[in-house]
Amino acid sequence: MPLPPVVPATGGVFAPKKMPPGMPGRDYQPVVVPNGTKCPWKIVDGVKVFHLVVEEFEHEFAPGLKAFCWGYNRQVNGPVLEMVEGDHVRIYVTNRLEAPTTVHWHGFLIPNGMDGVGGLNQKAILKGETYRYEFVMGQHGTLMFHAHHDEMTQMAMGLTGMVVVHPRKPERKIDRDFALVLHEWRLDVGSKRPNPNEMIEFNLLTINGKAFPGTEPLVMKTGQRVRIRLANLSAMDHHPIHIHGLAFHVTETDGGQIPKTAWVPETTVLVAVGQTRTIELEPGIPGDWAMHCHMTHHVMNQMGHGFPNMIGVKKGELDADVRKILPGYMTMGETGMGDMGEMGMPVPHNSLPMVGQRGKHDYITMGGMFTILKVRDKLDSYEDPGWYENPKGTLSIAATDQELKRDGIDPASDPKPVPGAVRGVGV
Ligand SMILES: [Cu+2]
Repeated sequence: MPLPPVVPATGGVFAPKKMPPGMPGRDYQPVVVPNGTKCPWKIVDGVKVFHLVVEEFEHEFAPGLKAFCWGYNRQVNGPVLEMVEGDHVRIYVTNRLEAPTTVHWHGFLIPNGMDGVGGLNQKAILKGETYRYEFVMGQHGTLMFHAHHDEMTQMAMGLTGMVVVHPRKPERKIDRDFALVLHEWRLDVGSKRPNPNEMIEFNLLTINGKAFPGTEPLVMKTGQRVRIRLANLSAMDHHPIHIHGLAFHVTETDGGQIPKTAWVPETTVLVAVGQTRTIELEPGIPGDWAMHCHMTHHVMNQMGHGFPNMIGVKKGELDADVRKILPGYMTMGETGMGDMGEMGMPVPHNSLPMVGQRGKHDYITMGGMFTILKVRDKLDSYEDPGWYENPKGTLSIAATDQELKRDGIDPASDPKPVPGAVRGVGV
């Protein structure tokens, strides 16, 4: 028996125009998902068919830290669904969780009954059931999807993701197009599942489900046109994403393209909860450039956050005294947290110590929502090219006595302040 027609008119004034399925290479250049995956699809009678399976599985946030999370197709905050404006898409969602769920298509212009708010737009998908979402994509842009049943729990466990809808006729050529989903988690040391009840103190901040040093670099060449799509479905925090070594334009939100005349140059873009922001850049200087959330607690890993403030504490004989009752005791943190990751202190099983990774020059005292743009003049492939070799004379190093003498700098003297104002008058 033939199946009934599936995309009848819904009324209203928005009428998406159905076109033949857009194909990679011919109609669009696929996005790159560092650390991530993309949802497979197939064409059935001119319809692009996807299948998402919702389930619990063990996820690795960074080497040494795993937890049981919820995700789609065994990918937290993913996989990326890629489609093209005018595609007729059909997305099956199979629920293997004990809990009911739904999928909301965030930012999509689609029939009301496909919007996925449990109770309001549809029945919840129960364990073992498979629901069908179907619509014609009448728009393009960087959109999202997420559970819309018991949101607080299900999104905190990882049920979020990005949808990239390519335009039929791109306005400009993009050489590298990256998809990054931001997220935050509360994962207590020793526990095997994130805590969805947390509303303030998140201790694990991720890009595509990975905390630095688990994040893969974004590899690109100088002079290329690069797009980075950022999506934030964290529970509570907005993320000001900052990139070093270049300025970019914010070109798109989840509401659509920003007209070129309104592009704003930035080095930091705020991606609020529930938003996508798309930026474009043309890296001009080769190197290993940091890209990270500028909230300083969002570039720390577990265990760095709830520490007592030991800055400036003179520990004197304290350690020796405490060791009499607590063998092996060591006071930490009196100069800050920077040394913690490198100390090689024994850490609890399945935990991610304070910070970092050994870099080319020293220990990188960063973690969490941190990754690296690896910009090179020449590349044979987009594999990680390793650390940047600084051309002679372009690396900051300790000043020599000769240099200090030449420039009249005495490290033991105090620079004399220039008054910022004299009685209210600028000088
Ligand atoms: Cu942040």
